[in-house]
Amino acid sequence: MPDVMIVVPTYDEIETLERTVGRLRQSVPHAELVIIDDGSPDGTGELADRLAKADAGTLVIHREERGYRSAVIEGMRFAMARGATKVVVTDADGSYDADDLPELLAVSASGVDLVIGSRFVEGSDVRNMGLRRRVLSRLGNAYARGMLATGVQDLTSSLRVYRTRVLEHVDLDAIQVDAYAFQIAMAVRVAQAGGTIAEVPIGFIERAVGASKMRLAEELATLGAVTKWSLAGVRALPKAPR
Ligand SMILES: Nc1nc2c(ncn2[C@@H]2O[C@H](COP(=O)(O)OP(=O)(O)OP(=O)(O)O)[C@@H](O)[C@H]2O)c(=O)[nH]1
Ligand SMILES: [Mg+2]
Repeated sequence: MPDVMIVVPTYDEIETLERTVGRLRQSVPHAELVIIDDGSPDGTGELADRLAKADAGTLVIHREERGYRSAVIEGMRFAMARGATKVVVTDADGSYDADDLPELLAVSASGVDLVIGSRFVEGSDVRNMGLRRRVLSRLGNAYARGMLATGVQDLTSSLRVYRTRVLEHVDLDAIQVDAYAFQIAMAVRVAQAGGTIAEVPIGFIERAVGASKMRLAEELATLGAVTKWSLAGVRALPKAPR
């Protein structure tokens, strides 16, 4: 039974999946890794099957439906069902550096419920991110931070370590948003569940190959969601006991 489960959602990542998985397995060999593929037309699912066949620590879930949020949630539930105490979520496109994971896991092991690999704290190293994205990401994060009363600098990073003990207290089915808004919603719900959050500086390289699936539409949807939540009184603070 693995203590750590790494969840890697994939959609059309044939060019980067093998390297990403290889680096993750090398960096944290005691963890199991599960690829959640949604029928990628480019053959990512078949590649995932080959990787799983060659390595007992690599698993695959093929899904009929499509969606980042539901893929990640399926991975979280799979991890919990297998008895993991920590769930790592990361991308397959090679933007995040597997070498940062041991540090994130060490912070998680010290008792932090959500450890965020942060691109925007002292010591992080962000490369190849265009000015537009950099500015939008920083502004969007500042807006969400102010509106939702959280001190987290990088609410939209998708490199994270969750402790399953906090996930058990989060109503995952109640989260309706996807992409960046999903990352923000998860941080808010962890805080509301009384969970602790810490950020660890990471290296980040904007994707060089493969197509982006999250762009302008998601950025706008995220601002809309944050505004709606804020007006509805949502805050990243523990819910007062009744
Ligand atoms: N299973 C599954 N995975 C997805 C889906 N959409 C995106 N992903 C994966 O989720 C991860 C993050 O998606 P990205 O496209 O890298 O999103 P991003 O990092 O915000 O944007 P770019 O790096 O610019 O593309 C990648 O591993 C994708 O393959 C989906 O619908 N289903
Ligand atoms: Mg990416």
